[in-house]
Amino acid sequence: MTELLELLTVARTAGQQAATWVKDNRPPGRVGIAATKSSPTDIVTELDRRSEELIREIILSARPLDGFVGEEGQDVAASSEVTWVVDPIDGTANFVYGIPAYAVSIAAVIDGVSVIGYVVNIASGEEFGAIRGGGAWQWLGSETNAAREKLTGPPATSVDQLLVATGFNYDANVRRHQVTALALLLPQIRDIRRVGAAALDLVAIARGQVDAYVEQGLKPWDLAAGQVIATEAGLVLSGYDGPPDERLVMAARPDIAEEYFALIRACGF
Ligand code: LIP
Repeated sequence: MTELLELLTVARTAGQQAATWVKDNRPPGRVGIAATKSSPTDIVTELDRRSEELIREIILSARPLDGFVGEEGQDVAASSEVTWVVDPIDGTANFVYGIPAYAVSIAAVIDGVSVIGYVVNIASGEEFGAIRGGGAWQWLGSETNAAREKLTGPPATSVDQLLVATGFNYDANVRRHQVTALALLLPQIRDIRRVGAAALDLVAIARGQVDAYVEQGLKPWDLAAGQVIATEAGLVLSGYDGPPDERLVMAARPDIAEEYFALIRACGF
């Protein structure tokens, strides 16, 4: 059985180096856009591409038989039980505009399940990790043996008092659907927050900075690391009628999960 702590150490090493490189090489002002992908607003920069190359080099040097799936492509098939799922800069629009909420997100996946997750906010340097069955935490320093603060999710609250993190898809038709559903949800909760990076949204609920989460259209690399961090912080994650997926990701405390999930479905997400 693969040693999960070893996987997390590899993820943190690669994530720290990529985050440092991106931060050191981000030019002042707006970052130039290298290309668009699924839509005119789905952007990628040369730094996204280089960050992913760097992460792939570090991880596969340490674990050459593993698979690799990254947002920017050039995937590698696995010859071991482990596949790495990586977003080299999650929150690319924030990165381009200089809004300090963009992250490196790295997960190791075995049999379709994230067994470790690592997320670092590139702008702030804040690092978060989780081991499946071993909890979730924030490191309080960048050194290997830095102290760690356990993440335990938000305090109890009623559904009508929820502060809900969400995001909007790059596809205009999906966006229209999301806004229609949001118009029904918003009057029934405290408020929403739209930070612009799914990995940081899932870290935020793990930290208790928001009470719940909902988003449609997430790709595996947006979700993989944040999913295990939020789960290990005690949150319940769900899809519309099964595991979280591109169709829908919802997250909430166990005591209100079913009520909140029913509200999301009733609003038409
Ligand atoms: C982003 C997600 C975010 C979503 C954005 C975008 P990217 O990923 O993390 O939650 O709302 O539309 O998809 O493209 O910045 O890596």
